[in-house]
Amino acid sequence: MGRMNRFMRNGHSLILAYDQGLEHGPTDFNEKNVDPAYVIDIANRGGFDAFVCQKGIAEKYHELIDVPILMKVNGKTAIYGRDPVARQNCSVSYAEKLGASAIGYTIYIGSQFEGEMMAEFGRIQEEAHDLGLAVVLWIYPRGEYVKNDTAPEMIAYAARSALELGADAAKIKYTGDRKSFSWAVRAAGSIPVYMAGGKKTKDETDFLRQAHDCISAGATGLAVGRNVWQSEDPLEFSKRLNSVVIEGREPETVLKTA
Ligand code: FBP
Repeated sequence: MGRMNRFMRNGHSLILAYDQGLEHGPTDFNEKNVDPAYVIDIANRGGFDAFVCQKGIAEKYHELIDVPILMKVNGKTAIYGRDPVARQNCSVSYAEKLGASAIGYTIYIGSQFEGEMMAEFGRIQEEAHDLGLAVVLWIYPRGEYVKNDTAPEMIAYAARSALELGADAAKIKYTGDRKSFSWAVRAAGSIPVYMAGGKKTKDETDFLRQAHDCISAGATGLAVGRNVWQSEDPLEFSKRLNSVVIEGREPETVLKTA
């Protein structure tokens, strides 16, 4: 767990993700959050342990970012619909030069291109560790042979793969219930597990409950984007998320005292 310690408070951690402009396109954005400066401000003031972005945002908005940068060094658009592959688009040394404190990489297990991504990740992981940087693996089952990308056995497989491939933390999707998620956390061994946020829930309380379930299932934290920066009041919502994830409070109590 050593390399991830700097991103933790109380043994837990909250990471704000803002790489959706590439991954999904600007359809995720509104008038406010289309502006990187708006989301960076949430990362700075909302109690986040790291900010996820691609190299372009880190380069162009560097002076605004006050939290550690977890830089994604691969990515893809949502345009191509077949088995996914995301190739490296930034070197580890350039990420470090831009001030990255950790490296992020996505592998789609089950894709016909998983081998390419695993090989690329292997090299990136070694380069990052040589520079003392932690490596967080976004690990998502996806492709023609993956019938259900959040099936518990698939998510546990992803978590275990992250451990065996040498990641310092695994970012996985929620399985839908606490029991199966706790098995995925077990499968990840000693590496911290982060839940990926997903589409914004209609009711913010539902997301707080899901966050609470993940933490009680043994997850270290959340790496979340849309549920925070699409919120009507992102700073207030971040405060509540901090209470649940970092302080371990029950969502109901958090809401009552809000
Ligand atoms: P969200 O909380 O907005 O889902 O962000 C988490 C994340 O992992 C982002 O880092 C990434 O852009 C996105 O989800 C990828 O999601 P998917 O590949 O499932 O569309």
